[in-house]
Amino acid sequence: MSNRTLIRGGLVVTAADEMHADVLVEDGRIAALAAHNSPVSQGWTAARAIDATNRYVIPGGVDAHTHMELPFGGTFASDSFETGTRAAAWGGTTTIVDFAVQTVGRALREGLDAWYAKADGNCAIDYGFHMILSDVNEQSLKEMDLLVEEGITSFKLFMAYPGVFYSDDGQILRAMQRSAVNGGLIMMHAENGIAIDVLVEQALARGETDPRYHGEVRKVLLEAEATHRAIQLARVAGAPLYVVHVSAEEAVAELAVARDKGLPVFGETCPQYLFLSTDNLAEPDFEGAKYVCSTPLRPREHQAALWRGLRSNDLQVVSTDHCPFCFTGQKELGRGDFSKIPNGLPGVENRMDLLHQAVVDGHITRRRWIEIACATPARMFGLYPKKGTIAPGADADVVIYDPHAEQTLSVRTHHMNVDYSAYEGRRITGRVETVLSRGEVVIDQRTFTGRAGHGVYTPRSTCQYLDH
Ligand code: DUC
Ligand code: ZN
Ligand code: ZN
Repeated sequence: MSNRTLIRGGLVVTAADEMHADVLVEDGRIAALAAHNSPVSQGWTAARAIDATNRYVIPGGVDAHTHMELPFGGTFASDSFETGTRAAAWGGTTTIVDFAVQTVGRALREGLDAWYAKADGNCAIDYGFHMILSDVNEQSLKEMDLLVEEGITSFKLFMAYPGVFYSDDGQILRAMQRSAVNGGLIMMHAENGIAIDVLVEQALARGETDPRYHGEVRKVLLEAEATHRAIQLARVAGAPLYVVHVSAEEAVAELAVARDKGLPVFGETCPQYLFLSTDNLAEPDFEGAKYVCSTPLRPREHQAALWRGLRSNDLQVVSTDHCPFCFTGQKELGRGDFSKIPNGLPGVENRMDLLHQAVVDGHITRRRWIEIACATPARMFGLYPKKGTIAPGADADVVIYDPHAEQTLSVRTHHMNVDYSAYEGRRITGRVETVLSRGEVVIDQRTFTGRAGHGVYTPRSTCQYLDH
């Protein structure tokens, strides 16, 4: 009884169903669901009752792509695990999967341990890790197997950023071959970084230094080409593939061709590609730097293809690639040279709201909202049904969402540790009201009641879309 919470009268929305149901939470898990005011739920007693009348009751969001404290371009992403996970909770996200980074010449173990230490005791919500492979060699290939056993079941490779995170095709093939055996999932940053670096050099030599040239040199064709190449390498290796932050229509088309062949190829896009465009990159007075990320924002015509891909399931996941850098002192490192602007956008707090707005605008259905933001990322990265749904036995990660509240996104009201909002002034219908993380109320009617250290490391099984 003392560990019980009853959520009454809301519309429970999962990827599979919508029902007016009461939800009983006990000892941090969902204990039962029953029709609202049914004899069953009327018999339930609980220490705490939450009235969810006229609200949605949805699974906590699963953001499978964040970069808290990422070292990049001579600086660090401005959200720590503490500030970033608190902001996530404010936005209705109760699990993140962040990226531990291998340093070139060093063991995966060393990088992973450093990321465990950064997160340990600091997170407001639960978290897992992927591993960035910056140096594929005999040693790191062997270590991949150990990491999969340990619950780090996915590995990001970069076809971009030569000299930093970059892997060549031979390294990519070897890592894929290994993942085909050990059950890991390769996550690909698909942009032809070698060609991009040539275009960067040529643009700078012409005096094209403004942020908008970041978008021009990182061409759609070079995303599409890398996506195609990654798919073919995965086929050769007999490995599944997950392409991160897909931004271009032509890259979606490559994924669609592969999926039509029945290949285990998956795609993620991010809110910035759905809601922002090269118009933002072209904002005057260096303001465009706020929108520099890679893959880059595209002309707005690409947005329709991304929405279509999300509806047709050629794209399966929306994550944020949350990687914030302050305008003052961080984005400004690239004044006079766009290639020195640290790449990344804030967004971990905004994803659930922006995607709800997409429901309001008719791009996706309510259940698809939950599917792409909660259920599928949980399944893709081995967290389901503990995370990503509301069902008996699942962790009680639950959001009470007011679908009628109006809000305006702004740096003045957000909780991310960054000095601008990429969505400043955008009106949103819908707002997070109350958030439970493993049964603990961490946001209570828009007051933060959580704490650093409540969130725990969550090991993951392998991708649940694959037969093993
Ligand atoms: N893209 C970004 O925008 N930031 C961090 C790394 C990346 O691939
Ligand atoms: Zn990337
Ligand atoms: Zn990323």
